[in-house]
Amino acid sequence: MKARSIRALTLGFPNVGKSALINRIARKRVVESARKAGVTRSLRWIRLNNGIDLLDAPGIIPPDLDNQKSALNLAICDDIGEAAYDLDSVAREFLRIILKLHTNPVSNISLEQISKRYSIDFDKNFKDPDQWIKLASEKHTSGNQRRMANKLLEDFRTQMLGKICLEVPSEF
Ligand SMILES: Nc1nc2c(ncn2[C@@H]2O[C@H](COP(=O)(O)OP(=O)(O)OP(=O)(O)O)[C@@H](O)[C@H]2O)c(=O)[nH]1
Ligand SMILES: [Mg+2]
Repeated sequence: MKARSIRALTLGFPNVGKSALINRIARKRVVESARKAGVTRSLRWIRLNNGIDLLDAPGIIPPDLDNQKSALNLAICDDIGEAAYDLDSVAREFLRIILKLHTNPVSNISLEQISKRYSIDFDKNFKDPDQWIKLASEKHTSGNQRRMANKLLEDFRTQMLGKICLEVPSEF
């Protein structure tokens, strides 16, 4: 009897690199992979030539993700489809997080670097996220606050604001 193929699947949060791993193992682009959540939309078996079948699966989020802090961090990191959250509020919450965590060196947040990037000094009364987004949008997105919110999050996601940690161990 012929040996059956070994079957394995990738399973995990959206946008963490499941499809990219399959492409790497297959050594060619056999499944779609891109830097946004929800790229893989259905199950897809990939047959490798060495007796292994791999199943690419859509990202999953626990249905009982009632911890809003985790949900917020996932949205900031682009690990939740954009349709599921309000971009403007998430960007404002992101600002609140950096303003809170920047004093902790573990977070690796440089307010100076961020202030320089957008030419807005956090120390000069721009500690209110609404005010910050408003001013930043006037400087960078022709007053369009939604586009500014998107820009801020994209800059974080592409590490233009540095390698920031959104969570720090509690003992620090
Ligand atoms: N830096 C880095 N980026 C990676 C790595 N693996 C994947 N990526 C990137 O992460 C992004 C998401 O990869 P995908 O393979 O589409 O992620 P996924 O888990 O299949 O996402 P869904 O299909 O939405 O569930 C892509 O831009 C990849 O290039 C890695 O090891 N390091
Ligand atoms: Mg995928």
